[in-house]
Amino acid sequence: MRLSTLLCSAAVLVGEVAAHGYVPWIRINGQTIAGWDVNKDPYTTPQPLRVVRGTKQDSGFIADPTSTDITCSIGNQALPPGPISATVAAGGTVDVLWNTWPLGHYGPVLNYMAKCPTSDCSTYKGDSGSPWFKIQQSVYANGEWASDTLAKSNFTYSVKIPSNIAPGAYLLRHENLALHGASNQGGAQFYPVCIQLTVTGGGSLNPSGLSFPGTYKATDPGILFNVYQGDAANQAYVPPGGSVYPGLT
Ligand SMILES: *[C@@H]1O[C@H](CO)[C@@H](O)[C@H](O)[C@H]1NC(C)=O
Ligand SMILES: [Cu+2]
Repeated sequence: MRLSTLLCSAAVLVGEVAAHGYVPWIRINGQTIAGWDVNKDPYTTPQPLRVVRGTKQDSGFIADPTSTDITCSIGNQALPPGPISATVAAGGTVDVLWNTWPLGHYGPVLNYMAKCPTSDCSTYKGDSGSPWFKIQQSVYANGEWASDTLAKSNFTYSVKIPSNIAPGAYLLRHENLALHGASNQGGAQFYPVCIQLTVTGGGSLNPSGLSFPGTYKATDPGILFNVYQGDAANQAYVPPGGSVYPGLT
């Protein structure tokens, strides 16, 4: 994508790879499940059904946190998601397998869920009301941003599904937020991915409260942030979207 290439040139100058990632696989209980391969799936006829929602035919970023792209990915609102989901037990783990992720796209990894109003998420956009709740976030630890930790972990990030949410159909919104250019307003880069899940077992908790778009503002202290101020400032970083929803186990 030309725009991403241009805006990522700062990263190239400091010796980083200007390739973004996408999520061609997830893994649950050791089983690898196809995600969305931006280089193959859009060109395959018939278009394959995937548990990871399709994105427009690139792996570029979203710069405007108030755009409708912020819900699930670039162009997501226009693409028909398939009636398919990956089953995971409440309390279980979904490994998100990115194809790649550049070192130096410093930032947190944020994870949200939204319960779909029917037993099948395929027609649910999740872009109105406040269905989302934060389940897990990784920020900055031991002098390293979570994005770099992900990149060094074979591009894999493990999301624990809360054990006490109600069973049913959910969207898992997994997001890399790259802040390497975020000291200027509009410089943060959002890379959300939505995964269609069927959660089994669980409890009776039905959390909600966050909106995409809605929750994020370009001027949030976790979005307009200079990652080059040093360790103490990075440790004090407060990610957007608030804390993990209270009471999740
Ligand atoms: C890294 O991830 C890829 C893709 O998921 C996988 O094929 C490979 O086995 C993984 N390598 C290691 C060392 O885990
Ligand atoms: Cu980039």
